[in-house]
Amino acid sequence: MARTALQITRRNFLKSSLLGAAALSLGSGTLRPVAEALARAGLALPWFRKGQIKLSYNYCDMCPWRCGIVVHSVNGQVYKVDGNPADPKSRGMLCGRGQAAPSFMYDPDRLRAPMIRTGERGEGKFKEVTWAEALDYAAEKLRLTGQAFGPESVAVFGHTSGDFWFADYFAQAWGTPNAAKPSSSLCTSPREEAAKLTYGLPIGGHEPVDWDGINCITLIGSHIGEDSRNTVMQDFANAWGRGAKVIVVDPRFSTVAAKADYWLPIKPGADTALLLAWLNVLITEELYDKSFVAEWANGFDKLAAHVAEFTPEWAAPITDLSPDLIRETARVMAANLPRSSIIPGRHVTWYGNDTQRMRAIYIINALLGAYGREGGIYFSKSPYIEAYPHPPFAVTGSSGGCSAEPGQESDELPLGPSGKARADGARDKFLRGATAMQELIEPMLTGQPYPIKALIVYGTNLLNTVPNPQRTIEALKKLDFVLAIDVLPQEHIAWADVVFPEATSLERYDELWVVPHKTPYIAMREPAVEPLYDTKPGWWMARELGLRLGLEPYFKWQTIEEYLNTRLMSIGSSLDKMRAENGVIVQEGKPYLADFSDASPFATASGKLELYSEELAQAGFDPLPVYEPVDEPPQGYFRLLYGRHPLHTFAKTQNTPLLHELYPENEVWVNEDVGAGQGLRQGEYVWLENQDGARSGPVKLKLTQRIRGDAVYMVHGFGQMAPGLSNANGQGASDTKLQTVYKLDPISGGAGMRVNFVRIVKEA
Ligand SMILES: Nc1nc2c(c(=O)[nH]1)N[C@H]1C(S)=C(S)[C@@H](COP(=O)(O)OP(=O)(O)OC[C@H]3O[C@@H](n4cnc5c(=O)[nH]c(N)nc54)[C@H](O)[C@@H]3O)O[C@H]1N2
Ligand SMILES: Nc1nc2c(c(=O)[nH]1)N[C@H]1C(S)=C(S)[C@@H](COP(=O)(O)OP(=O)(O)OC[C@H]3O[C@@H](n4cnc5c(=O)[nH]c(N)nc54)[C@H](O)[C@@H]3O)O[C@H]1N2
Ligand code: SF4
Ligand SMILES: [Mo]
Repeated sequence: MARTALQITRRNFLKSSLLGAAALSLGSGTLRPVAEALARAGLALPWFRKGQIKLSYNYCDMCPWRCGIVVHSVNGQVYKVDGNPADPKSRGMLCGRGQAAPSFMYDPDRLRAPMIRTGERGEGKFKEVTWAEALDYAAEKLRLTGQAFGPESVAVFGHTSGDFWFADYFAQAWGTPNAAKPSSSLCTSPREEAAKLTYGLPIGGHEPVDWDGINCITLIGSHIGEDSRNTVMQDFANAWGRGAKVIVVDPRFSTVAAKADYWLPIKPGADTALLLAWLNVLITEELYDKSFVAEWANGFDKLAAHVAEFTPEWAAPITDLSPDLIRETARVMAANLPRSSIIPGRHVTWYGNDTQRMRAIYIINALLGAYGREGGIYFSKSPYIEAYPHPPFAVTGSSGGCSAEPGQESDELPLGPSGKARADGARDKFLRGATAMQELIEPMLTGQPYPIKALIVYGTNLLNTVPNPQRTIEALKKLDFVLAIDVLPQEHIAWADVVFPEATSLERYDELWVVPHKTPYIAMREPAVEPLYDTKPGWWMARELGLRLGLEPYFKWQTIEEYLNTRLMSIGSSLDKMRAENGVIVQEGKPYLADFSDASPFATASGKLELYSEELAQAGFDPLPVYEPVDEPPQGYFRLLYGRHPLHTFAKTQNTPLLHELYPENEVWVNEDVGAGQGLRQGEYVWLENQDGARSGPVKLKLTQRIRGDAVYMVHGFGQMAPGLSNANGQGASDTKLQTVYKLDPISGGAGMRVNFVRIVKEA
């Protein structure tokens, strides 16, 4: 049965907002009627209607989804961005954060000039210097650190869409395997490692869900709508509109739970018990895809024996869900197979046993026959394009460990020029996967397994992103050198020795955005306007630093256009050609469904879906997922849960004038009945104190029936303490500062962050 929802198209999506309506009138070139209407109303034309409109191609950097955009500017000023209709990730639409890109760019609090520290670390006292001074100084510090402790003693943290230049290219040219991205060990590592272990392919940046054909969508956590990735919301809305069944498992009645056929308000941390019970039902009631499993899966008998005891009755007291609800939802999932799957989720570093939970999810998808089939989980293909030619990197063995591509997983860890492997404890503290950012803090403090003495932080919100920020501050105090590259005076900037202010994504060229996808594609970024103030693009900084450090052979290009055109030439294109063709190259025609008549599509050692993991067994881990209870909140405490707000990204947009106006502070969600029992009042300000005595700033109470009584919830990214952020400073509470502990996932190196507890305090 189709629901009444409209198919989301560019036209009705735009019509649904005022901004969109304005975009339509402009896009269709009907300027004169607008001018006439304004004149009749006695209003002047706005400034952006009084000049030649320049359009530039870019990909949005307001969040890591990176939708293709068209930037509109007049007389050197950006006035709006639109979704690029040719771009597979935006399809001509944008989310609210994307629309705020000009507001982010024109934030008056931006970093304006290169700076060198004059006060103590953490004090935030700097002098503005020239680029030559800042670069010479930083290069000299890096050179001395490398000389004394080896190039591996420099760590590079990188995120946001320019991170390639530092966390990938510069790190590998310089020679450090200690490059890390928060999007791995603080986000996706468990799902990537579980996917490679179970079916031999990573998930990659774009979750390969065949939304067009799916008939039953199961979400574990994944709070689509609050997690406002543009195309995911479009795809979900379209599937829901077609009548696809929706099952949401979340201790909180999330936005998407309100659209669900079934909401399972699970006890936090009990998901693996639910997944095992679902497996039990699928197998004992023989509801799974038998021929698919017989042909393509290994270890079914062991799995069947393993889950025999995990009945819905067993799971009920653990999950706080009724056996009937568990049975019924398993039957709905199976009734729709193979057009039925559990969506792989994105932020999955929850409790430290996360790779096993993700394995259980993928095993269910295997039993549903969803892999490589229409309406299931497709196989992303990477676009073809050559790298810019460069000499072999100083880090040997692989990519610095933070951007490992499919098939690059090997037993050998990459090595720096002095023969040192990563210092994050890979293979020792955890089995496999990308470099774990939070584990690189430890060698800064202890010097073990070898000292990390310098840190380059590019586009990473160090003190709001990595749990246990107090430990990070202690580590920062011990370093010989800290270089921060950012656009805003975020909290960690005060701890840097040198600050490079970057031009924002609308003001610069950048590396191509090469996207494995159902329709693999390449997007470009070009500047719409000159950089504001004395800011420079990341590629320029990386090159200037490289030239000062004897890395000329890696930085042969004279201009960024030359770099980009050299790469594009390998596929018969160029920047000009891309501009003439809507700023995107879509490489059509690559198959995304498996050809099951051919060789196995599964790149595991056995060539089959590994329900039972031989690799985990050999490494001493449970070869089949096991439910491990999580610690209970102490008396009087709640488990601290967190998530997204549709109009904010992490801790980076709270200061953006437009978005600050729309949602200036976060709230703490507390169950209404529990709150009433404690004499709490709706909307009053309270403080939160965690199990180790860490305190939040004052935060507004939201008493609601939309959350269980044993947990509280808040939007991540607020509660920043950065005086230079005039809108965000001191607004709301910080989840990160209440996360004094995390639990390391021993398989993927992910940092489980939902293991902290808070109590509510009524005075400061
Ligand atoms: N607006 C916006 N959208 C974003 C981002 C952003 O910053 N802003 N960031 C993007 C990025 S990089 C990521 S990784 C994603 C993250 O978004 P998701 O991957 O959707 O994040 P999750 O952590 O899965 O989802 C948080 C949900 O999990 C629920 N939850 C908490 N504990 C449990 C539990 O024990 N079990 C279950 N079943 N549910 C639980 C919470 O109540 C909440 O509804 O969002 C992306 N989209
Ligand atoms: N407590 C807690 N921790 C989390 C999460 C959570 O929900 N709660 N989420 C986790 C997840 S899923 C992820 S993916 C990570 C995200 O981690 P981060 O990417 O570190 O998060 P942001 O707060 O967006 O930080 C981006 C930083 O880049 C800067 N920046 C913005 N644009 C540019 C630019 O053009 N150039 C440069 N050089 N800098 C720029 C911003 O000012 C900011 O300092 O956080 C993880 N950590
Ligand atoms: S989802 Fe929104 S913020 Fe993220 S890239 Fe797309 S438009 Fe930008
Ligand atoms: Mo993330």
